[in-house]
Amino acid sequence: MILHGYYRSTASWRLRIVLALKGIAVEQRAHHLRRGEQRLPAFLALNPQGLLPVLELDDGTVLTQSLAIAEYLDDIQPEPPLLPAEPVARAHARAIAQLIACDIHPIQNLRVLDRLKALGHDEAAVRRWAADTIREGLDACEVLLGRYAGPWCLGDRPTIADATLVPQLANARRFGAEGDWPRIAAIAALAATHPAFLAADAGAQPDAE
Ligand SMILES: N[C@@H](CCC(=O)N[C@@H](CS)C(=O)NCC(=O)O)C(=O)O
Repeated sequence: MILHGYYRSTASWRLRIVLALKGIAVEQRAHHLRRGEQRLPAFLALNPQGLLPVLELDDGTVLTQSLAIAEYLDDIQPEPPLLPAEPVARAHARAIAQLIACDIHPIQNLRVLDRLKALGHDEAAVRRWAADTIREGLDACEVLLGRYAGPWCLGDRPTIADATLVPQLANARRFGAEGDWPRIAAIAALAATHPAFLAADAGAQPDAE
């Protein structure tokens, strides 16, 4: 399989974590977002949305949307599971992942920030937009996580929630979003010692700059 991604793309990073947790080897192909390679015809032929990541299967089937791809990987290789076993905990894990993937990340995504700049907002205002969006989302995430037993988001093993949360924290650092997030900080500290999270880290990728 080929994972089309970019070292700093947090949606690609989610999948790198999932692949590493499951021990699934893929070929990685980088598309430089800052150079606009996601808008080249060859990439648009894969994903007409012009968004990373894309997973290309061995038979040429193309999968898009990181959370859908993560569940596909869980379907083809159920161990270790990406979701807790208990139905309510499964819903909580999906909710944390969607809080980030649906309600934080798309609002501070590259194309949105570029559009704000095109509308005349200066660099400082655009960075503030991103920081405020991330801080507000992570404030809510911290409260929700406080309701669930750790040490990971949902119990004693990483799930799709952790695979989505940890990359988003890199965007928080990048845009200067800060908050009082002890539960999130403890998960980040745990991830910093976990081989799958270390292997998936942006800085560990061949295309890292
Ligand atoms: N909901 C999509 C989001 C994908 C996405 O926004 N990817 C970003 C990188 S993290 C991207 O390709 N951005 C390119 C752009 O904004 O032009 C997913 O989860 O796969």
